[in-house]
Amino acid sequence: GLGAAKKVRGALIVIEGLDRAGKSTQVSRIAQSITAKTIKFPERTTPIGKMIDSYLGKMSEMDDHAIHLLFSANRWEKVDEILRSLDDGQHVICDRYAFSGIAYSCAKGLSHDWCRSPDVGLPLPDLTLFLSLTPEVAAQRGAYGEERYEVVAIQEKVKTILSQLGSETNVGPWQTIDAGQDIDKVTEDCLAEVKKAIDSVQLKGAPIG
Ligand code: T5A
Ligand code: NA
Repeated sequence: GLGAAKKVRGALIVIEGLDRAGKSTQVSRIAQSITAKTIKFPERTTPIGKMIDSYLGKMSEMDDHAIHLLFSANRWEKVDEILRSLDDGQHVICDRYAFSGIAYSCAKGLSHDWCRSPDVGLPLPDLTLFLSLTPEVAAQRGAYGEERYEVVAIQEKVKTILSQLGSETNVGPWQTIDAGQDIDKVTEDCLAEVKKAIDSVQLKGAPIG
C-alpha cells in the first residue's frame, strides 16, 4: 500500500564564538525563524552542569582535564535527545558545542588531540556558524568579566583557536559570520547560511554525521 513518505531528518546547526559574541541572541532569532529546538552548552541544570556552573562562577576549583571531561560529558548527556529530535524531522540549534570544548581547554594549554578525543562520536553539525568578533568589542557588551574565562587574554587565544578549527577537515561545514555588525544584519547573514544547510540536508537526505 501507500506507506507514509519518509520524513526528512532535521538539520543540526551549531553557533560558536567568544563570550558575548551574540550567540544566544542569534540562536533564539534563528530558532524562531526556522522553528527549531535549541540546546545550550553548558546545560547547567543537570548534576554535571551544576558542577560546571560552580566552576565557571569560581565557587569551585578543578583540574583542567577534569573540567574538560565534564564539559564533554555534559554534551553526551544530551545526545539521545538531539538524535531523537533530528530523526523526528526537527531542526536542532546548539548554543556552543564541542568546538568550544576544544578551544577553551587548548587556550589553557591542554593538547589539541587530547581535548578532541572525548567528543569524538558526537553527531557532526550540518553547519557551524562562527560568530567572529574582536575580544575588545565583546568586552564592551553586557556584564563582561564575572565568569572564569571572561578575560581578554584568554578570549584572544580562544579566537585564534576557533578561527583555525574551521579549516580542519573533520568539523563539517563551517561559516564565519561578522558578529560586529548590527543585530539584524548578523541574523540575516546567519539565516542565509542556515537555509542553505537545511536545503542541502533535504536534498541529500544525508545521514546524521
Ligand atoms: N566553555 C563552554 C568551555 O570552556 N568548554 C565547553 O565545552 C563549553 C560548552 C560559558 C563558558 O563556558 C566555556 C565558554 C564560556 O566561557 P556560556 O554560558 O555560553 O559559556 O557563556 P557566554 O558565551 O559568555 O554567554 P553570553 O550570553 O555571554 O554570550 P553570547 O550568547 O555570545 O551573547 P548574547 O547573545 O547573550 O549577547 C551578549 C550581549 O551583547 C548584546 C546582547 O544584547 C547582550 O547584551 N549583543 C549585541 N550588541 C551589539 N551588537 C550586536 N550584534 C549584538 N549581539 C548581541
Ligand atoms: Na550565551
